[in-house]
Amino acid sequence: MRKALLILLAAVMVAVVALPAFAAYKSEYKMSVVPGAVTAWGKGATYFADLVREETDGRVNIKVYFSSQLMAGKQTSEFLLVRNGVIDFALSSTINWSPQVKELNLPGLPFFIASNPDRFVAMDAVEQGKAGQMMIDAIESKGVKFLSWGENGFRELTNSVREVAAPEDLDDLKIRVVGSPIYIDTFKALGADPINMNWSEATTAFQQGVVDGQENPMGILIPVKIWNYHSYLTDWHYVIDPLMYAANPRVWQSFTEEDQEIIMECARKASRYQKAVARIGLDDGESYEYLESLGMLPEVTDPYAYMEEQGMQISRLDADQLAAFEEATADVRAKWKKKIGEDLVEAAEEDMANADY
Ligand code: X2X
Repeated sequence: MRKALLILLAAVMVAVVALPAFAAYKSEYKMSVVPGAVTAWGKGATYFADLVREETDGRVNIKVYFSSQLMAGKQTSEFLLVRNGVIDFALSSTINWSPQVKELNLPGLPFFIASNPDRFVAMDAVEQGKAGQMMIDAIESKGVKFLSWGENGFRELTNSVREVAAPEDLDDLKIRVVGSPIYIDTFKALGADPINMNWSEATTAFQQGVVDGQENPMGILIPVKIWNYHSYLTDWHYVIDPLMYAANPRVWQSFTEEDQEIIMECARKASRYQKAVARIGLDDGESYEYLESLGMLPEVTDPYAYMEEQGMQISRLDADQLAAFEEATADVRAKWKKKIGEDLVEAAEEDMANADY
């Protein structure tokens, strides 16, 4: 009897010791993306998943779930689902995580980052600078592992009613925004009627005319063929929406150190590719050159010209017109500077001032 017990005990111990080796890696990791596969955002997630599978010789097999499938459409609950492990990996937007991580409202401050001489250089300087580190610390202290930055892009306004070139033109227009309070404040300050809505329902709402307009970057607007719903675009770059490659921390800890290093390197490469897809035709040509060198140029390489060909009327705002919008949203910046943290906003100002324009 005693011998049998000892054998049993030994067997249990062997099983316990051996368990992590079996249980450590899942056969599939779920990666979440809010919009569809063909957006700049979706392409960046696929690129990352493919690279990780290849570089880890299939040990880390990531499947990407597009169109907010892993959160039943509710994009502002994504952070909680990554934190609690329902989602293993994500390529996520700062807007969608800002309800849980208040620091991520920084790029949503209206006419803040975009008001710099080169808005892309300014964004990179914030991400690589002190402010970027503060945002990363905030994400990690709330329980999610940050891997690297990506970019949804600077968000442009479209609508079906009239040209918008001054704040008054927005009067009473129903504008769809994400369920993030800073956006409600901004559009109210501009005299519009903002309406919260998940992206999963937005295109149907555009089609049915439930809303008059919306705001999103080129990497989303072109794949959804926004010209089918809206004829007017205001080129105001009022906020930017960075993306973040991220992981659940327990999943991250379950990887060997070697695999962690490989995945980090894949995230860095994917960032470079994904940002180039989001910026093509909008920067000084750097993104075009990079994608061409990879042999991965997208179909549309000049988003504004392409939209005009589809019949959209584009309002390019001059400095005075932009100043009117900036002035109309001054109170929003003041209110949200306090909520985001004055030290973080000031760190971003410093990072941008020190950038190499
Ligand atoms: O919902 C949006 O507007 C989108 C797709 O850009 C985000 O998820 C922030």
